[in-house]
Amino acid sequence: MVDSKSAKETDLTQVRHENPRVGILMGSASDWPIMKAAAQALENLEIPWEARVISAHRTPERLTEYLRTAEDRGVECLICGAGHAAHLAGVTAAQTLIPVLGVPIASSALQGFDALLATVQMPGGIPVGTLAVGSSGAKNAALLAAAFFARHDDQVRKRLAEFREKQSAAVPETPY
Ligand code: RP5
Repeated sequence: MVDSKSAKETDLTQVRHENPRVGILMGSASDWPIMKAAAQALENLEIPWEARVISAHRTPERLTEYLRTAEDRGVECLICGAGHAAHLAGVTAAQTLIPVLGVPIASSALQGFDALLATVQMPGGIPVGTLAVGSSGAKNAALLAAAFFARHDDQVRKRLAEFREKQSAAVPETPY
């Protein structure tokens, strides 16, 4: 069942999927409160995912090691969230053919404007699909991944359509 408002909260810390289709990477464990919006949206759509703390700056070897096996393990999309000089999405995209979606996080004194520019301003040749700053961006990254999967996965398409219908139905016609 798909919940349009993520009201169906799962204890995401207990979720382990054997064959994740989406990898959610984040520069710090402190990004999880934002990035869990991506995990929850994927969980609601029954798309298997995994989450890792991988910093482009602090743990560069961990990123290379993760990407060494990701494609062979069936990961079809990577969602990368980071704050400050947010190079995680770009450096990830540089090392894999798996599509990368970037989520800038407002964890610095510049409230995410720095992360937004660092994530979105990729040089031509290495694309990162950048979403909005914060949890809306994390949620939308998951929904965007689902929309791509839905082109060749009828089950995901059905669940995504249900999500949209429920989301529309939840919007009141009057404000009071
Ligand atoms: C970035 O620095 C991370 O993505 C996080 O948003 C921010 C702060 O990290 P911590 O100092 O909380 O680990 O690299």
